[in-house]
Amino acid sequence: MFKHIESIIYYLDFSISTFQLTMRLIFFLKNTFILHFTFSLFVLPTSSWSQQTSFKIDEERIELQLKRLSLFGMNEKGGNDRVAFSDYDLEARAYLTTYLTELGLDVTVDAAGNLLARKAGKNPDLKPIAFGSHIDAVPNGGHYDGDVGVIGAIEVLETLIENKIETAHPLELIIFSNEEGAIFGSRAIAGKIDEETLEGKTASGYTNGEGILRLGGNPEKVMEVKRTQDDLHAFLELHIEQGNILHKNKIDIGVVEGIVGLNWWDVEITGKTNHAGTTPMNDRQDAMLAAAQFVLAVNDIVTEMEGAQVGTVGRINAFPGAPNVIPGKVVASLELRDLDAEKITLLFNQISKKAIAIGEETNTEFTFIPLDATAAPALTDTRIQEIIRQNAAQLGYTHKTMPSGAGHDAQDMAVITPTGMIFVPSVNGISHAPDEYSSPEAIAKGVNVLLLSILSLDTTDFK
Ligand code: HGY
Ligand code: MN
Ligand code: MN
Repeated sequence: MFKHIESIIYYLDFSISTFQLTMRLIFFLKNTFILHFTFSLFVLPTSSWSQQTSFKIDEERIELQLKRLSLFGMNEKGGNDRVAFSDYDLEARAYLTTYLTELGLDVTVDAAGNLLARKAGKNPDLKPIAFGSHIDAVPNGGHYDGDVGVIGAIEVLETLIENKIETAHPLELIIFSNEEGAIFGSRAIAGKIDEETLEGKTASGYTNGEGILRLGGNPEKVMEVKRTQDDLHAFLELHIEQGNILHKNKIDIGVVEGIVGLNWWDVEITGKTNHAGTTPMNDRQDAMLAAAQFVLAVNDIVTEMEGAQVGTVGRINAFPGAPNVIPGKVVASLELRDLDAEKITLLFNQISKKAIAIGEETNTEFTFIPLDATAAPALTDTRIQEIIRQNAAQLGYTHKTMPSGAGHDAQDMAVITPTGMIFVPSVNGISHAPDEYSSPEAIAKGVNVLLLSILSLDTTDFK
C-alpha cells in the first residue's frame, strides 16, 4: 500500500503549494512506515542467466530505490538540490544508513564523512573489494549522477545477501562525501587533502571541515582516512555517462579507460566602483566588461588548441551588483579539463597571459586563485577494463571502451588501488540538469555488469 502511495505522490505534477505538502507527507510516510515494510514490498525474481551465476539483480527495486533517493532534495523544478552537507544530504544518508543496517551490513562513517557499509568475506585476511559513488548533487542537478552508482552498489550487496553468496574478499560500499564540490571524500582516502581543503567553502555554505562534521566525520582526524594499496584489493564505480556517445550509438555499457583531470580557479577582477550615470564610457574601470572579454578569451583559447580539452566559466558575480553602479569587482570561476595534466597547465598559462592583456586594455587587474577541488587525470586498470568487457559480452550487452569527460571519485581511488569504471547511457547526454535521465533497463544492465565484475575481481590476483 505504501509503495503505491509513494509512487502516486512521486508522479503528481507538483505545484509550489502542493509540493511542500507532498514533501511533508512523504517524509512522514518514509520515517513512520516505509522502512519497516521494505522487505515485504519486494519479490526477487531469480532466473538462470549465465553459467557463473543463477541469480539476478532486481530492476524494479533499483527503480524504486532511485525514486526514493530522488525525493531528498527534489525541488519544484523537478531537479535536485541535494548539495553536499545540506540537510537533504544528511536526511538521505540517514535513510541509506537505516536501509544498509537493516540489510545486516556493518555501517560506519569515516573521519572524512564517507559512509561505509561492509560485508564480511570468507577470508578476513584478504583486502576488501571497494565500490560505490556519491549522492551529493550540483545545485538544481538531476537524480542519476552518483545516485545510480550508489543504488546499484546497494543492489549488488542486497542480491548477494539474499542469495547467500559469500565472496572470499570482504566487500565495502563507499558513499563518498562531497564529490561535486571538492571531490573531498575520495581525495581524503587517496591522501590528497590538506588544511586548505578543509577551509574550502561549498555550495551548502559550510566549509568542507564544517560539512564533514555534519556528516559524522572528524576534521581533526581526516588525514587518518588515507589508505594505500595495502588496504584495498580494487575499486569499481558504476556511473551514468553524462555524455551522448552510448545513447546516440545504442551501446549498453561504457568501459572507462581514463578520467579527465580538472582544475578550478576563482578569477578575481578588480576595477573601480563608480556612478553608472555620471562616469563617461572612456573613463571607466569596469570589471564586468573585463570579465566579458575574459569569458570569450577562454572559449577561443580552449577551442583553438587541437584535442578534446574543455574550458568553462560557470559562475560569475559582479559587485556591488546594482543596475546603476559600474561593477568594481567581479569574481568568476574558471574550470579546465583534459586527460593530460600538462595540457591543462599549457592552457592556463595562455589564459592568464591573455587576462593580463585584457586587464591593461580595460584598466582592471586579474588575480587567479587556485581552488582546492582539483583532481588529476587518471587511467583505469587495463585488467579491470578487460574484466568489464568480458562480463558485458557474457551478458550479451554491447560495449565501448571510452574516456570520461566528467570527474569521478574513481580517479582518486585509481591512485591507490586497481580501479575500473562502468558507464550506462544518459538519454541525450544530458547531465548536471533536472532532465538528466537513464532508463531502468539501461541501469539494470550496468548493475548486472557491476555484480559480475565484483565476483570476477574476487578471483583475480593483481600481483
Ligand atoms: O563535475 C564533474 O565532472 C563531476 O560530475 N563532479
Ligand atoms: Mn556530477
Ligand atoms: Mn558523479
